[in-house]
Amino acid sequence: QGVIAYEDEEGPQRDLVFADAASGELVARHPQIHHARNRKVYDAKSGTKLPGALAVSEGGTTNDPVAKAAYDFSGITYDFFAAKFGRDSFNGSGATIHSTVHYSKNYVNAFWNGQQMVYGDGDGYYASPFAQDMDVVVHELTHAVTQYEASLVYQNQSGALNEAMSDIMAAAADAHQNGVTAKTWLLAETCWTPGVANDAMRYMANPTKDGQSYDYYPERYTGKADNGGVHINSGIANLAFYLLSQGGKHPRNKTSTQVPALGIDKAGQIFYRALTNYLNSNATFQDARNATAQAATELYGADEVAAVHAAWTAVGVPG
Ligand code: ASN
Ligand code: ZN
Repeated sequence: QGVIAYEDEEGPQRDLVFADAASGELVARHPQIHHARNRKVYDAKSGTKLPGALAVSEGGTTNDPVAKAAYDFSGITYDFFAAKFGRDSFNGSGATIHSTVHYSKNYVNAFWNGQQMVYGDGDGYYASPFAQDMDVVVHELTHAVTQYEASLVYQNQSGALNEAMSDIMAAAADAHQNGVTAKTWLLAETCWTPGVANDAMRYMANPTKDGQSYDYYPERYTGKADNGGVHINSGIANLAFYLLSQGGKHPRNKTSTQVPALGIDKAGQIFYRALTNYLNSNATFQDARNATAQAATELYGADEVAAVHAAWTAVGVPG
């Protein structure tokens, strides 16, 4: 991976160059494709009809702080995927990013519905408006990326991996924007329980802290709730990603494998490449271990591959 400079009929150009995994051939990507950012934000006005009334589109302004946040954070998300992975919007080819804010009344959730993002305003107790939390926006838009890539089925282990990819990219985008801090590993801390300081919806460095998530594969949830535990078992992969980034041991097992720290940039490249090149729609945690190891082999070297294996071993996923 690198940059080549050359000249064509339009003047001097710089392209990002990647080695294609399968063929080994160098593939160039025009930086120009990174300028296809196109956003539209709608207002459901406390109803549930989608998309609602147009509130702001690309290049425009709005006085609504929630619509503005949906607009700004979807732009930051677009820029993150373009800068880190050369990706042009969620479909890889410049799709318009549609978001609806003020969905329903006291609605404590946000979602990607297969075509657009939808944000509730929360109830003021469990949550404030979801669009004003950057983690939420990156999480939901990453569901769109996943839909166009691995298409991970939203149940059981593949669903937990789908959920984890959304949390992982939220952390990576947070780090890209703000540098790595303790808050990088908290999810939706900005909108979650506005009356409670320093808590979060999920904790990547210590997933069980939310009272719901699991963090160790042999203990994984196998019941039917939550589509087979998609927001419960996601903690297993979230913790693997945290350990791969920051290093260390399993937070509840001081005799676990020690994972070397690769930093969030390398860990993010490895997980993104696994998502886009190797995971298939029914992937399991073991498949994720193999996919990330394969990605690390291509992107880096033996030390990074060993770190990937150590991270999955620490969370109990067998090789
Ligand atoms: N906020 C949730 C999520 O994106 C909505 C859902 O359960 N699909 O995971
Ligand atoms: Zn999700």
